[in-house]
Amino acid sequence: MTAELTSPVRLRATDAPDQPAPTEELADLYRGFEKELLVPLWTEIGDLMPPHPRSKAMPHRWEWRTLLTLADRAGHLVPVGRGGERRAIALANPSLGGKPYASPTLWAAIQYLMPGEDAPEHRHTQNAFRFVVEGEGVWTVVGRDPVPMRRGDFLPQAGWNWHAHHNAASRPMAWIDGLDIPFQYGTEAQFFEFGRDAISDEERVTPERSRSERLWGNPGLAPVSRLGRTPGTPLLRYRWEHTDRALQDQLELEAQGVDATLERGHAAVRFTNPTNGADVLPTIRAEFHRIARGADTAPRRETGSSVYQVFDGSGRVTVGDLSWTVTRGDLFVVPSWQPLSVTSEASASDSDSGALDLFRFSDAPIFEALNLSRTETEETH
Ligand code: GTQ
Ligand code: FE2
Repeated sequence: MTAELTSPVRLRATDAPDQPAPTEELADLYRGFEKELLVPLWTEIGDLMPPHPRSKAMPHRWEWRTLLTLADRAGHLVPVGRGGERRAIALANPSLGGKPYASPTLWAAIQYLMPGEDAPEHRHTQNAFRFVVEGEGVWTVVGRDPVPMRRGDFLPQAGWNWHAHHNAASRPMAWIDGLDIPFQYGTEAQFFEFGRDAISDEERVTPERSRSERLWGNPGLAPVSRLGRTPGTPLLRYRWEHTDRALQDQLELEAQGVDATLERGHAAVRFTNPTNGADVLPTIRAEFHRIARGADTAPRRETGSSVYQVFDGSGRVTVGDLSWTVTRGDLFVVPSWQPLSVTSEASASDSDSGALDLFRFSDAPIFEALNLSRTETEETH
């Protein structure tokens, strides 16, 4: 029903019924709209108000080995310091125009620090976390509290906290960062400040437990004098030993059949704020999933986007029309409303259990807060 106009005004395809025949008068009307910076709804509605989400992002997988090789080359060639701030290399979704966005809301990057290097202190309104798939030796210093980072640890850091990173080890270290940079870019409400150029000697000491863990890391116990004071989670490190045990316990309880609410062969935990049980960050949800050897998950789609990193094991991941085999460290993005299913396929090089361990983060808190959250599961079993 697109009008063939001889005028410079190009009427876009429209599904609107009963469109008038193209006449010079009609062309003049559209020229009038354009000149006065007006756009009629009837030419735009299909794209503006689609029947279901159509993400501009694509499903995509990045291989950890490739990321690590390039990050190591950057470590040898590009210094880290004030101005550039971080040696962080972002995953750019192939259909988001080369922007450093894994999805329309989420930033995901590999960050790399050489032995002895410091990333300078700064703070920003963007919410952030670190997740460690391999290595140790870096301390992230958040609000002057040095927090050790080790394999499997999850380290959230709500917006506007001062933070710096320091590699105290004799080897380079890589980890992933997740931030709400693309979302905040859209809000046009970001702030950023430089902090001290160097952290103090006291912050270079490397206690086994950070102050935040001593205050907030004892299960079910909160310091009375500090309750109700922090915007995101005050716990700065969620240790692998706790996450691992929670997942193992869930799988065992499910296998024993003593808890019917647990999903078959699929343990899942969410990282939560110990003060209120909410998500760790105002805009970012983080979870850990363990899929038992040989188990799979039913296709499921949700509004909002997620990024996953394989922590251990191997498997096959299908997102919409695309499918990949994945192994330790690999990252993949699941755009809004694209169905995801996962199969755990142990390979010879995998650990004994043969389970597929997946770290996941998403923008779910934004969608839940705005009543835009929807989920659909296809029952195939
Ligand atoms: O480590 O402070 O990947 O500010 C992007 C922005 C990491 C960080 C990123 C950041 C940081
Ligand atoms: Fe930062």
